[in-house]
Amino acid sequence: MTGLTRRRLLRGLAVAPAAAAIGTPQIARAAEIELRYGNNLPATHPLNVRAGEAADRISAETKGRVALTIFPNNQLGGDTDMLSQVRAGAMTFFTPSALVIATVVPTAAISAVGFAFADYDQVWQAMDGALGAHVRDVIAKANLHTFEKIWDNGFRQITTSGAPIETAQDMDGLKIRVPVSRLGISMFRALSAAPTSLQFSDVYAALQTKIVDAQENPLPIIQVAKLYEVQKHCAISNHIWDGFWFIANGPAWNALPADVQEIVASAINDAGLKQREDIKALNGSLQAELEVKGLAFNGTDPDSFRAKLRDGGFYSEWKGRFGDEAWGVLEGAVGKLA
Ligand code: X2X
Repeated sequence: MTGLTRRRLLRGLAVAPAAAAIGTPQIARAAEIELRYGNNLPATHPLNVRAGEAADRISAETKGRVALTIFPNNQLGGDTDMLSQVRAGAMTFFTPSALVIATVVPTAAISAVGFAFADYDQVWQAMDGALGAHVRDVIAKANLHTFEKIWDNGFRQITTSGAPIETAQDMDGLKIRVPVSRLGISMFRALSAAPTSLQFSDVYAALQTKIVDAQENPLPIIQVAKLYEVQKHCAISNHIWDGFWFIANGPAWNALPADVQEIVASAINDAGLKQREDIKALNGSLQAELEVKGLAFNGTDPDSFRAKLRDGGFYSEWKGRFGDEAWGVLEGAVGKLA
């Protein structure tokens, strides 16, 4: 690509109302290359804290040539809008959950199959290994570049404003919000719940106004998005492990000089590894904090959930949808599922 074409492309990326964003605006104004990163989580979530550190490192290592400006908390729109913006190049980076990017790249939902992963060791081995590589290859075909290290969302837990959820039977008719995700809807229907897809930007209000009675998210999100204010019970269900793929608009990424690509990729991947540690630590401490805020916790009977999904044909249906190749890579990491 010629320097001129590259400059034009890069100029197209640079429109940043710096006041609304995290980072170093005085450098952002002077920078030659502006990279815009939007996400759906509050600024206090480890994803934004570590991305902020990556932005500082990128600025330092490029001597101010490159500014990564972060727009947290759906400032640039909800998940569906941000996914469109990163595909169109209006945003350089986005971190959609595996569930959400699957609206564009269906195979990406494979890591979010219910009760697939036993623990974090298995998660990182799979996602830093063959399963993650398989998904990144498929995402690349949609003209999106994916950084190597997936960031952690966490194991998802079910919160309710009504009765606690202890076994799969308690899911019957539950009005629960799920992300904009075909897999999420399918899984909760197989559990006899009544799921509704909503973007994360709409979740707090939907719970507050009782449009839905329940939602499911990892503890760090329940904490930073203050969902405990509008929910009473939290069932430790660990029903889905969810990660955030750090993706870039493909042409914009390819237009960056090689030295910049290297600095950015290394800062983002390193920050992702630290972010995984943050989430792990929070998993250990958050239950006690959330209890103080009034959220009541209970364990669940995971076998009752697995059995209901299996007997309802959930695994065989999704094996068919993902196809034998992707399903084989998943089972290679976690063992037989169906
Ligand atoms: O929308 C959600 O629930 C969240 C924040 O976990 C995702 O991005 C999938």
